[in-house]
Amino acid sequence: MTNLNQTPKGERIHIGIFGRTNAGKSSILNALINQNIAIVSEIKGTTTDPVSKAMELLPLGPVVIIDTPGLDDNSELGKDRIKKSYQMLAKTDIAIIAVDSSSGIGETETNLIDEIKSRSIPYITVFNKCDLAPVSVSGKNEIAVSALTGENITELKNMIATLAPEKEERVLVGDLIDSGDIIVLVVPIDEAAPKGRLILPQQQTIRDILDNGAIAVVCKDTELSDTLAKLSAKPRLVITDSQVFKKVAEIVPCDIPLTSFSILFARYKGDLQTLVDGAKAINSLEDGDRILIAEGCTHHRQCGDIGSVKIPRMLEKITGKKPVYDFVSGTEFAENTGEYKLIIHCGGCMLSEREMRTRIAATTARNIPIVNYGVLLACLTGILDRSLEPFSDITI
Ligand SMILES: Nc1nc2c(ncn2[C@@H]2O[C@H](COP(=O)(O)OP(=O)(O)OP(=O)(O)O)[C@@H](O)[C@H]2O)c(=O)[nH]1
Ligand SMILES: [Mg+2]
Repeated sequence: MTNLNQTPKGERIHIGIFGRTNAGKSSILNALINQNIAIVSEIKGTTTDPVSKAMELLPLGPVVIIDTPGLDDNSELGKDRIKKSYQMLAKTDIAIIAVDSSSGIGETETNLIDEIKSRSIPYITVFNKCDLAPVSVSGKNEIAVSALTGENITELKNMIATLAPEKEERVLVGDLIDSGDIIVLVVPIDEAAPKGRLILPQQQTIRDILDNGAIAVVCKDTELSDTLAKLSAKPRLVITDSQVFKKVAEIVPCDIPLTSFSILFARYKGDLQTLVDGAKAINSLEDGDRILIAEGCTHHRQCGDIGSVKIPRMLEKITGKKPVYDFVSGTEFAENTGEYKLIIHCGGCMLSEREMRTRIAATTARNIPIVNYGVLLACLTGILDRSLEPFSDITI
């Protein structure tokens, strides 16, 4: 559950720890966070599932550290575990390759490094248990540590910080507004709204408006006319929940740019133009075409039945066609290699930007159009044109 006071998981740098069984991956996690949260034992295959821990890792800042099962477990169950570990690479911004100093680099590590390199993930080779076997490290991103005695753990943290990806200038609304502008946010409060708080995209938008020195005015759709009438200056932009877009579009005069939170986040997380292009696939939809519907989370907290019920129903109503659907959630996405007419992905609010972009890029590489819930719903409800007006670089 995302705590309001914490950096959202999707915004944290993810550090994945990979390596053979017993290399000391769980011990390294514990040493980095200075707590015994991961179970450590001399029995190979102690960690059976990836474990993520969100924490503040100085000097870097808010991170998620992922401990993974060993990559040399040849049992039947072990193969599944290895698959799960490799899946964690999709979430990984910085990889730690844990090597037992007495065994050194072998085939497992070489294969892992090849995969990590092919994904352009920065990595550190950590020779653990240096208290048992002395090692001389030569490469730039190599270090000898002891998770047991704590030797060189601070140095490892510093090394991790130097590998942190440059924070890409990601813009939510900053490029659309100037300081002093009034931005009106329309947030309907219905039974779908969580009790007593705003959802993450709304919070993040308000924060970005404040960071840009602009003024956020938040109201429900039922108070929008009144709000606009009471403002002494024309708002620079209106951002609405897409559920009430049509109603809002009737209220907001045409000379005031209007968009939705979903569209803003489609641009922020991924590649808006690709998603807009993907939506065009519905124009040539035929009966029996296969469509993959993918959810980032394994539990549908905020998405409800949008993917399983609402989207198929609307799609069929608008196109008059009856496609066939496959559904995947969580990490199943990476394994799915089916042929599809279109992939419809959720907004990815719980996925990091890297993971969302990786998913979009992997899909376009397979020549399959991809669209997300927000852009598709905007298209199906006929509001895409207006909600894209504020973005001069996007073509429909
Ligand atoms: N001497 C020494 N022992 C260590 C060190 N790090 C881990 N160990 C021991 O090595 C064994 C394996 O450690 P784990 O942290 O469970 O290894 P793992 O890589 O998570 O293993 P799996 O979960 O089975 O894949 C345990 O008995 C640890 O106490 C170290 O730096 N020095
Ligand atoms: Mg372990």
